[in-house]
Amino acid sequence: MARSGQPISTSEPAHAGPPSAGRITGSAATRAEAMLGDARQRVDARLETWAVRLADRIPGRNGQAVAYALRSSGKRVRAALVLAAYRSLGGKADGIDGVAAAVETVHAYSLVHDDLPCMDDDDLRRGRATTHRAFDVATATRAGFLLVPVAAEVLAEGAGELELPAPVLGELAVTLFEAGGVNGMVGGQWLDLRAEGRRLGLDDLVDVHRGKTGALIEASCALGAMAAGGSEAEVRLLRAFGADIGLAFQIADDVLDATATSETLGKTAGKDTAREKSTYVSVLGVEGARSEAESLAERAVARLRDGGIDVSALAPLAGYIVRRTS
Ligand code: GRG
Repeated sequence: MARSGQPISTSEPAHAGPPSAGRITGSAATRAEAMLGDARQRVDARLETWAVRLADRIPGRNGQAVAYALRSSGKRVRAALVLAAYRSLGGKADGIDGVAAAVETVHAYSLVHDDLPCMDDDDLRRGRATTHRAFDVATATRAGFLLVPVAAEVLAEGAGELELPAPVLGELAVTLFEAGGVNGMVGGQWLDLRAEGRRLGLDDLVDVHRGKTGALIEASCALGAMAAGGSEAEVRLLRAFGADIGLAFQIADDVLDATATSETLGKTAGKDTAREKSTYVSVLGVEGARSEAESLAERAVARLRDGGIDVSALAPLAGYIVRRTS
């Protein structure tokens, strides 16, 4: 476990000297918000284009439900991480927006399925009706599955714009869909559902969180690095950063579920207790969970900095991830 208890330094410029121990500063928070806003604008525009295409391609309510799922805009943390990882290695082309949109497509279909009555059974997501409440369970289930290959198309479009060679597109696809598979998101979700009503220790919780949420965040960082043509060592460093902040993200989610309101979250708060789920909060308490998330983020940024990676964009995002309020 990361347990230094030192708050993360997220405000330093690229290639700065030793990490400061200060909490996230106003300017780092502002920078993170600006990056998320930029990512949201870029990715929402891409996904709107896809929503129009798919509503045309897929007949009737299935096409409408697919478009509905793609048109709900979240915080776009995963997209911002793709862009920041890409830029941290000098990437400059706009085609990266397509790679970011592909990750958000995987995230979007996972949310559609996560909200279904057979899983989290929720009515509210991103401040509006979940897809199965806006349509019906069968249509939402189909919409989720229909979006799986769409994510591959969105990825291929972005990689095409970036003029990446076919083998690199292949590696990007494997990275994204492995993260979405049995050793990542799907497997983590399965462990999570199986654990309801049971008491998990921290080791088991780490497995759930790394799979369910962390794997896609880890892949976001790896994809940005790979699309930028990063070396094996650079991709490994970005991947390790993503793995740590991915776990930290879900720990922060546990804290928010216990402390925030449904209105602020745009989804139902307090569900973990209601469903008797083991979380970092049930094991470590709110403050213990917060401190664990801070330590992970601090470690993640320090490792990048030690490896000579430009953290000017990634460090503020790491700070945002552990201190966000929604
Ligand atoms: C469709 C093949 C297939 C599988 C789905 C349901 C499932 C398998 C996985 C669910 C994984 C899941 C929902 C993890 C939770 C991740 C999480 C913390 C979601 C909230 O992310 P935010 O806060 O949400 O980034 P926004 O709305 O801001 O994007």
